Amino acid sequence: MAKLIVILGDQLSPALPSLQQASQQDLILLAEVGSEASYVKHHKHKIILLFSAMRHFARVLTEQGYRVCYIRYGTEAGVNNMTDAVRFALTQQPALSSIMLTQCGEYRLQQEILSWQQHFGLQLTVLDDERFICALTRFARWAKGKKQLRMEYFYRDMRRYTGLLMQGDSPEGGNWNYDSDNRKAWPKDLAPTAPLHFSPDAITAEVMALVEQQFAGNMGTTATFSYAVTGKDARQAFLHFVDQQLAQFGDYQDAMALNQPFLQHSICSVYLNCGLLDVRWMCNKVEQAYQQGKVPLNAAEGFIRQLIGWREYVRGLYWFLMPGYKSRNQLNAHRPLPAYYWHGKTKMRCMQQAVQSTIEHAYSHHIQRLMVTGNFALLAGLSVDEVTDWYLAVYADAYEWVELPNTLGMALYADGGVLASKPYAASGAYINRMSDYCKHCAYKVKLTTEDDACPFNALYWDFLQRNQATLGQNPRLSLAYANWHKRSDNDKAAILAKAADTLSKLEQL
Ligand code: DLZ
Ligand code: SF4
Repeated sequence: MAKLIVILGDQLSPALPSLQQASQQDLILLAEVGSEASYVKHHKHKIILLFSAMRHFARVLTEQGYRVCYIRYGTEAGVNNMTDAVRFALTQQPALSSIMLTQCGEYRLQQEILSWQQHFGLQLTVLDDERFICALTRFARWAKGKKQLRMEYFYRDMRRYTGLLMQGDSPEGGNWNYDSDNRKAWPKDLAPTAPLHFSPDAITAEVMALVEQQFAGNMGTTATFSYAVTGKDARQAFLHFVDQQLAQFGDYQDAMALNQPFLQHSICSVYLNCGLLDVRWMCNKVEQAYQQGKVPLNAAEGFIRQLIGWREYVRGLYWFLMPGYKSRNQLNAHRPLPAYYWHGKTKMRCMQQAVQSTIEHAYSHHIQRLMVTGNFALLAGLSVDEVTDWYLAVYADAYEWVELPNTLGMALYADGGVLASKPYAASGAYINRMSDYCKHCAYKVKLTTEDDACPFNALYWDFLQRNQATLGQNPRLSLAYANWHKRSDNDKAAILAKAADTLSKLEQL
């Protein structure tokens, strides 16, 4: 009996489990729909990437002889969400007797999908997303009963499970983790290698025009879109990274530099998270480069850790803890998001750089996300809901399964330490150590209470002081609290007054 196979915008992989089950009688549905395109105000590049990649993917399926129902944005009256799209597809081929899809990446949409069985009176089959290495049942087994769900132990399990960078039962090189070799600042005279850019073809050009017209008020400029939109181009982009950038990726993973949005980062999360790249293939390429002596161990291990460690871990955690996870707000952070998160006009050079890269590329790298925009939101107590929606909207690689744990848990500590053993709160000194931003800033990173003092400094102490009841006993913050407590009362009062003043004029910074 023929079935309807629904493929979502971030499921564009030939190896997708539901596609493996497709026969030529089945109908495959891909739909550009208003609800998915607007549940947050997505960056224009994210919408172009997905719509264009969906159109390219559908074209290949058609060429392979599959029946495809492709709904272009705004072309079918009454089709505004995925449920409408399924209803429409069922009218196109009446003999369809069941619906099949691979598990989606967001709880919100999963709830909608689970209603289809009753709604349409058809059998619904949701397959595990085997594009991830760690099945959700495996993660749940690992997590069950554990007091602390630390990534490092999960990661070691995944190394053993995959055999990546292993010598028998032992990790390659003797250590599991070379994180401490991933923290060099960017040298002044080093020029990063640019990631590959792709010129839009006719399909992408058509989508760019559509997005310009329909999403004019969203972040970004359509004209500068240059991401790959096919698996073939995405693989080329990744091989370019392995060949040209990976060797230095390890050393400079945490570095930031003025007007250098990419440094030696791969940018390939954008492709991996919508299905254009395959995680096992990527890891094998990186391991091979190491085995052939082309890249050092700290680079290969650092990269593989992001994929089989961190990425699989946050996905497992998301599904393990949803839906309750989304409403956590341990530090009671409710302050409105300042407008410069959207337009980037601020005198704080670090924030301006992180937001500028976000506006231009729907991308900023992990330290900008964690230690600049994330850290500022943490210190200033910005609304967890507004901040998480912002990250979900503005990054081309963001879907809730990956965005929520990284933002709510890692950056904002709103889960009270499920994910991170301490808040990643830092003063301007950290940003100064890892970047050259402070040299190009209107504020002075060494000052705390003066008019031109770096806003991160007073906010950092204020953050510790105002959250003392929750964080004061955390052993990983004991040094920070000891430093705060040994200050004189006058000093403390001046710092807290400066922080209060800063918070009262957040929009003007
Ligand atoms: C993010 C996104 C956007 C912008 N548009 C669509 C769309 O029109 N059709 C679609 O199938 N998927 C889209 N997506 C991706 C979905 O939101 C994504 O599949 C879910 O959030 C689950 O991760
Ligand atoms: Fe950012 Fe402060 Fe450095 Fe300016 S001085 S770039 S605000 S950390």
